[in-house]
Amino acid sequence: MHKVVNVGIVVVSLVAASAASAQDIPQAYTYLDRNKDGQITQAEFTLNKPATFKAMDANKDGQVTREEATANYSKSAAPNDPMIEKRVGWVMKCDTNGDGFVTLEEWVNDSIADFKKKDKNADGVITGADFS
Ligand SMILES: [Ca+2]
Ligand SMILES: [Ca+2]
Ligand SMILES: [Ca+2]
Repeated sequence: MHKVVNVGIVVVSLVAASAASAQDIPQAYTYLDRNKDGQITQAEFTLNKPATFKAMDANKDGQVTREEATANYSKSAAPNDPMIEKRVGWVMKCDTNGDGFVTLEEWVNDSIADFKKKDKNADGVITGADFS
């Protein structure tokens, strides 16, 4: 008797999960939805940017160099991991004025541009609708 009841609960929760997923933010982005209201605001999207910048700016001069970015990403990767060079490339493409340094402003602006690109329907928030 108990077994039958348990199977019923599992089926109901599976159906509920698949019904909700069509409107939900993809799993890979849900960590950005800090207050779990189902939408990501620009403030939520860029919230951790000053912290990630500070972590890279080893000499604390307010600018991140290619060397600093490389050192930062080398900490959490195997030597010669191609991901290091790839991530450093993502950082250095934020250097919009081409002076060889990425400032916090350039770092945050890049994130805002990325936010606007992901907000496909341009309503100012990222929701499941932007991925359909
Ligand atoms: Ca620096
Ligand atoms: Ca720059
Ligand atoms: Ca949107």
